Amino acid sequence: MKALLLIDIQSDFIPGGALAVAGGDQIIALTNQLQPLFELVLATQDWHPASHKSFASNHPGRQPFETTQLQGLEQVLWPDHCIQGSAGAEFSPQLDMQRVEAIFRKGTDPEIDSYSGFYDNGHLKSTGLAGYLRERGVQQLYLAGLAGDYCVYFTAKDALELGFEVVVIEDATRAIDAEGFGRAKADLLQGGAQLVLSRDLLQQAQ
Ligand code: VGL
Ligand code: ZN
Repeated sequence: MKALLLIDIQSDFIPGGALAVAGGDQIIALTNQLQPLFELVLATQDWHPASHKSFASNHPGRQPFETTQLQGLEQVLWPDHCIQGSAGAEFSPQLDMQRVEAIFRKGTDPEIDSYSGFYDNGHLKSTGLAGYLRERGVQQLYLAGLAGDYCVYFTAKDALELGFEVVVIEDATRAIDAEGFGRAKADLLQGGAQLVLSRDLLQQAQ
């Protein structure tokens, strides 16, 4: 069985938000259109405490998009975003959420960032997503959302490692950095992921 996982389609990642991904708004109608092709639709939600160490604001003298070390890992310092309970952390109001059966929140530990929907960046703690997918009998995981070079990429990488078939819907994602996304796509293809376009899925379904 196949599932669609909507990654971090939250107001802060949409133009006008605190960590806007260019064109992020352009994937929403498309992801709404894709949902009926799937028996199971899930979502992830970036969900940080205000004290999160991935925020430049929590490192005096540091600016957003500089890098530092966190838990021994290279860490990009982000603008404050997706703070628990804030408007920016909400799913985009244009995103259809009524068919989403479960939401996996991530980034809740202030000491470590969490790009993947499965684990934090140090693979120290699981969100339970892998177990959920297995219990629901999901073998093929289709990915859409934001950002292509961060949370979509790291979710796809973990999914491959966990043994799921991974299909990234390329036009249903947008990246923070085009070059980084190019490298991410090459790495995913090498790892056995498929990249598809939404029109191919929509055509197949007719
Ligand atoms: C993301 C940077 C920081 C993402 C989340 O959803 O891709 N990127 N937090
Ligand atoms: Zn984040």
